[in-house]
Amino acid sequence: MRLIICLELCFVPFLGQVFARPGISGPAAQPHSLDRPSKRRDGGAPVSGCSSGKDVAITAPKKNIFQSLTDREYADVTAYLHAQEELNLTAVVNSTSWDNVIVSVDLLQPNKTDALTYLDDDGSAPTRYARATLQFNSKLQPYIQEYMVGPLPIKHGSSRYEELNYIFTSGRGRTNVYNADGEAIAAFNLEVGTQIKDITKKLLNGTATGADDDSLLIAGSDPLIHSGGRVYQWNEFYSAHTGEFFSETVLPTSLQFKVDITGRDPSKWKVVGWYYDGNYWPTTAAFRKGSKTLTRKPGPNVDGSWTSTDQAGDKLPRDHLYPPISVQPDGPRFGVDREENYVEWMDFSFYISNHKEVGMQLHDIKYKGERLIYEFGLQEALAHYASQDPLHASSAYLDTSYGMGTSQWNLVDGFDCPSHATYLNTTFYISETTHVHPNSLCLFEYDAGYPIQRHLTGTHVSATKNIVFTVRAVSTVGNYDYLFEYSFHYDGTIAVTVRASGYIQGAFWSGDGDYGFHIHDNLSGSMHDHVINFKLDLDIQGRKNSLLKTEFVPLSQVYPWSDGQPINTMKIDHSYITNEDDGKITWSKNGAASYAVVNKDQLNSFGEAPGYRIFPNSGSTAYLTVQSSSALGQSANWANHNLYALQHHDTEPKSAYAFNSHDPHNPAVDFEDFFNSESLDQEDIVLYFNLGMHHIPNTADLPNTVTTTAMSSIAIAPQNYFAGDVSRRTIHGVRLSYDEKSAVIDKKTFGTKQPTCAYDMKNAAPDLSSFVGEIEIPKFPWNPSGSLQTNPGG
Ligand SMILES: *[C@@H]1O[C@H](CO)[C@@H](O)[C@H](O)[C@H]1NC(C)=O
Ligand SMILES: *[C@@H]1O[C@H](CO)[C@@H](O)[C@H](O)[C@H]1NC(C)=O
Ligand SMILES: *[C@@H]1O[C@H](CO)[C@@H](O)[C@H](O)[C@H]1NC(C)=O
Ligand SMILES: *[C@@H]1O[C@H](CO)[C@@H](O)[C@H](O)[C@H]1NC(C)=O
Ligand SMILES: *[C@@H]1O[C@H](CO)[C@@H](O)[C@H](O)[C@H]1NC(C)=O
Ligand SMILES: *[C@@H]1O[C@H](CO)[C@@H](O)[C@H](O)[C@H]1NC(C)=O
Ligand SMILES: [Cu+2]
Repeated sequence: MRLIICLELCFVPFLGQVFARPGISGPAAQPHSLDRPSKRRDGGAPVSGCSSGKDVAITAPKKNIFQSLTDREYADVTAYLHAQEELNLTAVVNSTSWDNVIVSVDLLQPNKTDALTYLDDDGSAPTRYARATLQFNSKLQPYIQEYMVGPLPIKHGSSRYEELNYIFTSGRGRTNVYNADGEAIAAFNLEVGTQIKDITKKLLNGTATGADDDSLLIAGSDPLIHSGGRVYQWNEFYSAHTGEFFSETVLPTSLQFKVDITGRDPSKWKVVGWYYDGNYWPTTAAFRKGSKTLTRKPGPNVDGSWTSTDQAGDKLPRDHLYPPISVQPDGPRFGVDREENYVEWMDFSFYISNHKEVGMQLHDIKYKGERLIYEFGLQEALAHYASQDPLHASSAYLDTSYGMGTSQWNLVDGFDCPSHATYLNTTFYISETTHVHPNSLCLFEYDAGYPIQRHLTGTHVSATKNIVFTVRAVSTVGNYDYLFEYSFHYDGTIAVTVRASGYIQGAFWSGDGDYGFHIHDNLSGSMHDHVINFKLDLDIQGRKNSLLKTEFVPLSQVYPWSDGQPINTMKIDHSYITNEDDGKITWSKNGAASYAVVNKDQLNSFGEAPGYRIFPNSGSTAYLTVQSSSALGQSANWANHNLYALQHHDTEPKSAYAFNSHDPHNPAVDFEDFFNSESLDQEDIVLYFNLGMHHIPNTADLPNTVTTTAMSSIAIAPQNYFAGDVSRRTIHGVRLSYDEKSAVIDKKTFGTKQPTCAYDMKNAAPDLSSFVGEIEIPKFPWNPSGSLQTNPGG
């Protein structure tokens, strides 16, 4: 879905210096007021006693040691790297595709032992290091090399930089790059488009030549194809959108060509194949000839009102009435330390960090001061296509390479999140500039609309409100939007959910239903698997934990009381997964087996091991259907099962690496290498799991995929962890008692104070005036008092 669509030059997506967000118009340019309050209601007059919705400001007990660098640190690290002559860096603004550049700078996450010494034992904060990703383009074989820079703050004399290799299974944080000359590749493709413009005119009623009046554009497959020592890319012609909607990914034309882009000399690149509507020709000459005798000339997909996301069709009955909304009469019931990105809701507390590649991550999640989770966050998001056409057959996007964090944009108040939500800014470093994305995380409570508990007896009924606390971010990567959220529940359950929306990436319909439904004139929905990997480092009463499996199994058993007759029944099989060899787990048939991280050394008063169990929270939590994917090589071996259990190592901090897709057969991080028969018996266990969907877009995916169907969720819930159900602690329950005549004789409300303030509905109106794209602050050369610039997001 991340076809990189651009009219003139098609830049390669991975590189910091030419990062192009495909197919996004961005919010319209308009004068932005930078000094507006982050929430309009803050400035509004309080209304008749109802809360005006100010934040509850709290102070984090400790510094957030997981957050990325400060402005000053970014600037210092950038300047320090530029001062190292042997790196031979060029400022990004002045760079060409033959210059060495800084791709990104982020925090190198502290080692867990160091972090815990600080968090638990009043030790000093771990020494901070930056992780710098440099791309060496001045060499014939360009490559990315990761560096560790520090300690921070940079001090000349004591700070150093060295290759960062210890977190990579290949032994080296180095990845060859085969598309450093992205601009030249785009120019080459337009040259091809120019050579055959007579044919595209005839077949597709348009041209892609780089001219202003082009009505076609060219986009290429990702990852590149590595075969027999050569590098190839399939490219497809797309109709340009004609209306206001960037709908290119549903306007494929079927016409595709394969380019051999091996090496850095464009004069040696060549077209080595053509594809159109099921036909294949090995040379341009053969295509030219063959195009004259085609039996089918279906024409291109053509834009129209069908790609518009505006209201369309008969209005719904009674839809002119404003729908229900949620209000927060007493203001937020959670606290936020905006400086430290620290949050407290009920007895949960946690830190948030945001990173360019993986976006929002949660750290040190505690309940009543006791750590449940050390780390919880996205690792990678894969969208793997299949098709009879070569471009879609070789498309398998690893989306962190496009920046799941840098694509977390401003949320639409009242639509992406309830209008009473609290918003946080996120900040990313791209191309030697920090980019502030205002209001790109939202935090809010919401009434689930059904009780978390209820029971009716002959004399009374009891019920408890189900209030859920959610942290949400939305990443728009090209044509697709991922909605990520973590939600916290009164009973101690935590869920992570991904929903998808936006335009699908359709393929041309050439009559083959094996790879998708026929969903528009010449459009196939193009089947694909979404597999979205998360790391979950649970720590149950300490780091040393075990993985308990409990499974429902059928049983035929003679009992002492069964007169020697076998009773057909079932029982629980208890077992421990004690070794990484058994740590690749597929959810069992019929959901019979359940897995929990428990602590065998801290048995509860009944002799049971306390823990948290992990389970699918939605119908779909797919892993990758494709086995040994030709497109992915060894770059995404975390995608092959539902759940993985491993022993924690500081040298294995992440299952995935954003730049694996540059060289999929030689990845810097191969998840398979994490498995080396280590014990999972009272060790520091780390889980990785996949959310996912098998997506066959159908007519209901037009114009956009809807979140009701494109969603996946996994939850963890306490298992013998607390002495009882901790949701009993909320006062927002009721017990109504009635007599034999059914008259209510008693109402217990446990101290709930019903709000009686008048609520001004104006306060619930979405704040749509403050939407901004991003704010850019150059870091090299750095001028702290320099003026802010807004970027309309384009
Ligand atoms: C870019 O190049 C110009 C001209 O050589 C130079 O004046 C400027 O300082 C350079 N910018 C940076 C950030 O190095
Ligand atoms: C340094 O980079 C420039 C391009 O920016 C290149 O021309 C030059 O050869 C490089 N120098 C060395 C010593 O590699
Ligand atoms: C983490 O520990 C490794 C040794 O296992 C060490 O080489 C590395 O420098 C440490 N990283 C940080 C950020 O302190
Ligand atoms: C061909 O494209 C032009 C605009 O470029 C459009 O006006 C015309 O209707 C198209 N013809 C067909 C047959 O679709
Ligand atoms: C968030 O960004 C806005 C600009 O839209 C700015 O006014 C505000 O101060 C920022 N908030 C924080 C906590 O940085
Ligand atoms: C393909 O689209 C053209 C219009 O561009 C239409 O005439 C033709 O019927 C379509 N073919 C199919 C199979 O839908
Ligand atoms: Cu999809």
